[in-house]
Amino acid sequence: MSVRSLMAVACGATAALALGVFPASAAPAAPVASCDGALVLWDNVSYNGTHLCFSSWESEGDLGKLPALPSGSLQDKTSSVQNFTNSAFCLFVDNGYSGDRFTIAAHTSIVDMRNPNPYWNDKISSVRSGSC
Ligand SMILES: [Ca+2]
Repeated sequence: MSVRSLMAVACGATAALALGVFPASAAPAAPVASCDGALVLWDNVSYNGTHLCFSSWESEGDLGKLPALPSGSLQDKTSSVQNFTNSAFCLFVDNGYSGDRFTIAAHTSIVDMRNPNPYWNDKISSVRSGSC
């Protein structure tokens, strides 16, 4: 994060900050057994709670249509992400692969979508394989 972005947060700007300040990523921890080699979206931070798995070739334009037990869909709920695939994925704030977006590289993870910018938490609504 740049110093300029930090200053903008302190000044109280909100949505406009989202662009250019993306969630911090790192190498992923061990995969959930059923999500080996997949992209995993988690409802809670630290890879907990309801989750969905996507193979490297999969995309979903409306996360609200995909059931994720036990607590319904993951529309606007993702708080951590693991990418065990060999492909980058693009995560979008709106359905239909639109709105603000960022790329999660192959073999990286995001333990907390609130860090460093809370804007991205509980926002992801569509997912497409490949870089943004
Ligand atoms: Ca969440």
